[in-house]
Amino acid sequence: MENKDSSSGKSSHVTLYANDSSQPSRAVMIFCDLNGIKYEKKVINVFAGEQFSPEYKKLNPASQVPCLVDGDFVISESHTILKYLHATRNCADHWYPSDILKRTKIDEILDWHHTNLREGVHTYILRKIVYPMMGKETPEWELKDLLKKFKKSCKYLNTLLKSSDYLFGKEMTIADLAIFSEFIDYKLHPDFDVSSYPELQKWSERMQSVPEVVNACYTTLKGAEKNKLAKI
Ligand SMILES: N[C@@H](CCC(=O)N[C@@H](CS)C(=O)NCC(=O)O)C(=O)O
Repeated sequence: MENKDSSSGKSSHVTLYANDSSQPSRAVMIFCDLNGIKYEKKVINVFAGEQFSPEYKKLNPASQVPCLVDGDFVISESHTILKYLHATRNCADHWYPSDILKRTKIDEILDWHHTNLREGVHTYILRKIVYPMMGKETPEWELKDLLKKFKKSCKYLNTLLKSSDYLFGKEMTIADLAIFSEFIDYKLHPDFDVSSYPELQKWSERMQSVPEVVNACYTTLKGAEKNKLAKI
């Protein structure tokens, strides 16, 4: 698929290549559901390596989910997809405010997300639970470092949330979706202890009071019930 013209992408029908166990995929699904953006979901089973199929690689050479197709325009990277949908679907301003100061704070935490919280949760789970299933071991010091990253991230988020209901005020932004979709996976392993972060816990409960959020994170929540990764 070719990206011919940046103004020609917008179509009434978008296709989202995603996986319910993928944190970035969930953030996009929640945003679509909360904003009435209809999409066709095509599940890519990343555990079975479907992201490496020639057809999918043609679409997204980065071989990852999520990936959004809007007409003949193809986008990967969840944060970029969220901003693109916000800009092209007349979504309410609060999700990604036009005020440059507010917008920049959201960009700041989105950038922070991938090298901090995501390492602390997603990478930890990969190395602690998934890799051993494939016979790959991770040195203990590396696991400890990742867990340290999780704690440091929680501390930072807890501080941010002391003064507001959501990360940046009284209303949800795309940052809440990206961060929550990642954070909630702490429920998948008892090594993650969030008891010292009350504001973060309250925010997490607040996010979970939204049915669209719970629906998208069903895999994690169900997996957490069994205290193991749900098999997709
Ligand atoms: N920075 C990307 C991260 C995407 C990502 O890590 N996706 C994972 C699933 S959660 C994936 O596709 N993994 C398969 C692989 O890398 O082979 C985003 O925010 O969209």
